[in-house]
Amino acid sequence: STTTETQAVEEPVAEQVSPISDPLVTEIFTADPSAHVFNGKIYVYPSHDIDAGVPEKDDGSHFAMTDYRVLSMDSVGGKVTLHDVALDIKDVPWAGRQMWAPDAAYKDGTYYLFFPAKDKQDIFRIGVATSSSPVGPFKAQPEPIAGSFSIDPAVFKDDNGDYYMYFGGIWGGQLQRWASGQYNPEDVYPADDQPALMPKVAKLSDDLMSFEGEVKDVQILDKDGTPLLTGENDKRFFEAAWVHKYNDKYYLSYSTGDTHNIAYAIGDSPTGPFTYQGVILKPVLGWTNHHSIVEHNGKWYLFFHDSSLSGGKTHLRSVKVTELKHRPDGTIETIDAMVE
Ligand code: FUB
Repeated sequence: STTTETQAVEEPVAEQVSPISDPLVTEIFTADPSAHVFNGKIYVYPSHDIDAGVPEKDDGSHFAMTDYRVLSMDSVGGKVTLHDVALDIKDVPWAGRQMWAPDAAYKDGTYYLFFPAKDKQDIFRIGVATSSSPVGPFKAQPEPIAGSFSIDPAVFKDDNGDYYMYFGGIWGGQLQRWASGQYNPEDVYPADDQPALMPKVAKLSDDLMSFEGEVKDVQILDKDGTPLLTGENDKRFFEAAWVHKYNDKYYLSYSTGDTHNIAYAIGDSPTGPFTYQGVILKPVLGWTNHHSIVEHNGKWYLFFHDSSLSGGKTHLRSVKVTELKHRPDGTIETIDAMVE
C-alpha cells in the first residue's frame, strides 16, 4: 500500500544499561511472564513450555502446553521459588489443548488465574480459576468466561478498584476470526492500508468471573490521531497486551509479533485511546516476544522471555527480568536484551 511505502521505519535506539538476569528458573522452560506484587512479594505467572513433539506451524500448534506453575521471589535478584503445578489442563472441564499466556489478580482474599486455552472445538477461550493462595492450586470454573475469545488475558486493577481485562492475539491467537463479532473459521485480515486489528478490553464484574458490559476495541493511534494500520507491522498490535499506570497515565504495551518488538502507547483512560510511543524491548532470541511490567520497592521491572536456555528453540523459552526506566517526560528507555 502507499501508506506503508511512504513510512520510514524508525530503528529504535537501545539505551540498555541495566543488567539482564539469567533465566529465573532452569528446571523447566517458562514464557509469557505476568508479574504481580501480592503482599510485598513478587509472583510471576508464566506459560510452562514443553516439547510436545508437535511440528512447528504458523498457527502455533507446537506451543502445546498443558499446565501452569508459579514463580515467586522476595525481590528481583533474590532466590526464585518454582512452585508445584497450579493448574493442569486435565482439571479444566472445557479445555482441549494449548494453555497459553496466563495472568493473575487478587481481590477480597481470593487469587484469580486467567488463562487462554483452545476449547473442545479448537476455539481459543479465556478461563478463570481461583485459589486462596497466590501459587495455587487453582480450581477452574466449569466454563470459560462468557463472551471471551482469543488469547493473552492481562488483568489491570485501576486505583479506584475497577478491574479490566485486555486480550487478543492475531494469527495463531485467532483474533482475526472474530471481526464480525462471531467466530469465523476463515482467517480474514484488514488490508494493509486499513486500521489494524486492535486488542480487546472488557471491564470485569465484581467477582472477576465475567465481563461487565461489552467487549470493546482498544484504539492504538499514531501521533496524528489516526489508527495504526495493518501494514505498520513494526508498530501495530499482534499479541501480549499489558497495562501499567505511571504518573496517572495508562501505558499499553504489546508485542508486534512478526516484527518481534514490545511496543507501547500512552493514554488517559484504561480503555484508551492510546497513542503510540515507541519500542520498550527489541527482538529477543526466539520468534515470540512477551512481557509484563511491574513496580516493586520503588523500581520498575520488565519481565520477558527468550530462547537462550534451549539454544534458540522458539517454543522452549525462559523468563528473565531487567530494570525498566521511565524518562522524566514519561517515555520509556528502549531495552536490547541481545546486547550485554
Ligand atoms: O506462549 C504461547 C503464545 O506465544 C503466547 O500466548 C503468545 O503471547 C506468545 O508468546
